[in-house]
Amino acid sequence: MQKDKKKPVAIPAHLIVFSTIAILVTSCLLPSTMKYGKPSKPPLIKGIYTADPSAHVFDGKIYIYPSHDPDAAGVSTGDANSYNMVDYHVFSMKSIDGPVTDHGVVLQLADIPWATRQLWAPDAACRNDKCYLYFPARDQKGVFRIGVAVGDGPAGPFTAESKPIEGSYSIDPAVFIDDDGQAYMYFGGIWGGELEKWTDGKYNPSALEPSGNSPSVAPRVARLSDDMKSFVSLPREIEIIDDTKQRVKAQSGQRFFEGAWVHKYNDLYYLSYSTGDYHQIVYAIGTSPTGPFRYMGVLLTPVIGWTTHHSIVKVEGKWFLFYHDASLSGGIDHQRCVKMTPLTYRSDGAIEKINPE
Ligand code: FUB
Repeated sequence: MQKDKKKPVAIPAHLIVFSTIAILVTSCLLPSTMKYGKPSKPPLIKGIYTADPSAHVFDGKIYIYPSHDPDAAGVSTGDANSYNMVDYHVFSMKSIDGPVTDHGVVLQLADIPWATRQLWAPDAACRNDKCYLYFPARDQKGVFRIGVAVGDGPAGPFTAESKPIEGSYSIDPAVFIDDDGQAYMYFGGIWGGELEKWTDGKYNPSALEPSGNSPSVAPRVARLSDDMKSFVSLPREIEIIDDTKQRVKAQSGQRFFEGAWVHKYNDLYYLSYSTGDYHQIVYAIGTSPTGPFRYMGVLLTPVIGWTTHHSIVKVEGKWFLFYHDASLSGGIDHQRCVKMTPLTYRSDGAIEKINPE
């Protein structure tokens, strides 16, 4: 999540005048679809602004669980109060190229007893004839925690538990159920998502992201209970290892920022995540759901807008990447839209790099 880390840069006045004229001339000459980079393919969801799509196949249908970005353009970006979302919608598709159905509001801030603001990136899982919506929000002390809400089916509605999941913190939960039935939650995000403030599971509000060659902060993983509502192991920091067999360094475009997602392909576990201010989705591969994971490379190159956030899902034998950009709002960072594109594996298990359309 974009935050207050950008340093002001002094630009000479003559350059400002020159570049303003250049931008005005260029934007008049370009067709409107090209004003924010190259032409962009239409979003899957157009009626409201959506982001952070977690896609799954439940009961033979594709379900998308996104964040719902604010409709008002005036919300500020660049600080911890931005991205002030207040509810979730669920969407479904009967086939990958079929129309998208909006199932409406399935959970709202006002109905979550412990949460005060910022309903950020959610995920969902179904088992035991119930479905579970996992979501981050700030609690009464203003600290991000992760909650769960229970519904009778994948389209909700969902009823929130009275407290956040004990032992949870930070943002961006993603749940993966392995073939043996064990469910895992991956979570975390630095800067606005506060993960660097949680060393050794304790909250230190003044802790900063490590720098230079220090190991970067990495996402957490915890096993979920059979009823899917609590952790049965303490959250553990995942090891992401680079080519030198060391943990990925803090000052590196490989470092974890937010939006972890795990899927399994050919008996290997793929951990993918956003690199935040490097604007790429990258991935790493491991032989266990809890890691370590070896860094492999870039999966998605930068999109229109500051953030992107993704999920990977298999639909009828083919693999797809769901992600977001800010093309629907013409580049406003906190008014994003969900997109989808096929994903291809090479014979060695590597994923072909995707350049977003
Ligand atoms: O949508 C709010 C936050 O922005 C998410 O939790 C992050 O992953 C980033 O996309």
